[in-house]
Amino acid sequence: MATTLNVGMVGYGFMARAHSNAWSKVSHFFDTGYRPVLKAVAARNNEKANAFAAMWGYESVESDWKKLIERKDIDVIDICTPNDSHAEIAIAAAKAGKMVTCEKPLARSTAEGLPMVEAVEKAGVPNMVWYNYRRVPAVSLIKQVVDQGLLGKIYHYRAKFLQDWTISPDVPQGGAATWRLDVDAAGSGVTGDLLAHCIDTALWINGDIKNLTAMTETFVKERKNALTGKMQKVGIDDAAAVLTHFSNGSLGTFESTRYARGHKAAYTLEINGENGSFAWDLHDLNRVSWFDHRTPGALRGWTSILVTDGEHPYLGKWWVPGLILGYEHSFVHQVADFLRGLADGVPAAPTFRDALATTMVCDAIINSGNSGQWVDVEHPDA
Ligand code: 4PW
Repeated sequence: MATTLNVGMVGYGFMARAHSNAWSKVSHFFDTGYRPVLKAVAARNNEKANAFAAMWGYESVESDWKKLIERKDIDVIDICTPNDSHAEIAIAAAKAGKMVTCEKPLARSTAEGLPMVEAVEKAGVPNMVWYNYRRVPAVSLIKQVVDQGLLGKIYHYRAKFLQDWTISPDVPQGGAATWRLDVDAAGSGVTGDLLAHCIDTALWINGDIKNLTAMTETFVKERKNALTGKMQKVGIDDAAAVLTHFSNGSLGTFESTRYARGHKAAYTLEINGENGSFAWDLHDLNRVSWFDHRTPGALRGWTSILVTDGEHPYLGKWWVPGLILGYEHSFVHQVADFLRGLADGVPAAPTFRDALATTMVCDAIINSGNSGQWVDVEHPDA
């Protein structure tokens, strides 16, 4: 019999939907020994919280996340609020002995993230940050084969994440829909929101970054605040371009922007080693492109691998070979790994401490963008 795991969701936005879908689907496909139950959702906006609870089947609603944390019948607190409340909620949840999962990025800065790491570790509660793209099967496959040494020595890692939704100066900052443009709520712009995904995947696949130099830009300098209606200086980075040295000797290049007309969520990555290269594109997320230099010359070329076979990561738990998965499945896989981690006692990555490493890189990017200097990247202590 599976153990019930009661989920207390904080927030009702886009990410709360992605996470709720994952919590509710996982035990139908993955046998982890746990069965999540959508127990309660907390949000200040009662009307929206009730509508969200009705839509997803949450059993009850709280108007304050503190009440959710006080409840004895909640096992895990899932934080899907804007970045400025992650720390307060996570630390309180850990102190109350709850497991905590937190939407990315962990925090607005290293200084804010470190006490979160300390809180969950002191309390000894399972914790995880939702960097979901690791769990796209094609990306997981790249990680597996790079770990096996298939590429040999790594020379390059490059990634980009492009969008175009903030080009108009009429898009406001702040408020429920556009908090990502408000530096107080978000901490940074594309660096924490988009590049953080590229960095998380890069650290996972290619190891630590030693140092970096970054160019950041804020194209629209003033925007209306959605709450006050007043024009306000924009404090976020609209675009970032980054060069890095990885500890394994390879070079990294990263780019992110919300000003790439025509791109909505263009996340691509590529890794080049002495024996070959892998490339992946979110818009064709079930496919890995693979170049094997060891193939005899006449047959050597880029191969396209459709990652839909039962022996590919996670795929055996879904449909018959050849049927494809989507964005939402990456979240289901993340929960499946979290639950397996509870069962095995081996925490699913990225834990809060793992995710702090990404926040440290993001901080270095913002610092370098401001100073124009190369910056050494901090690493969380083991
Ligand atoms: O986390 C990211 C979001 O903030 C997502 O992966 C994509 O970019 C979609 O929305 C934003």
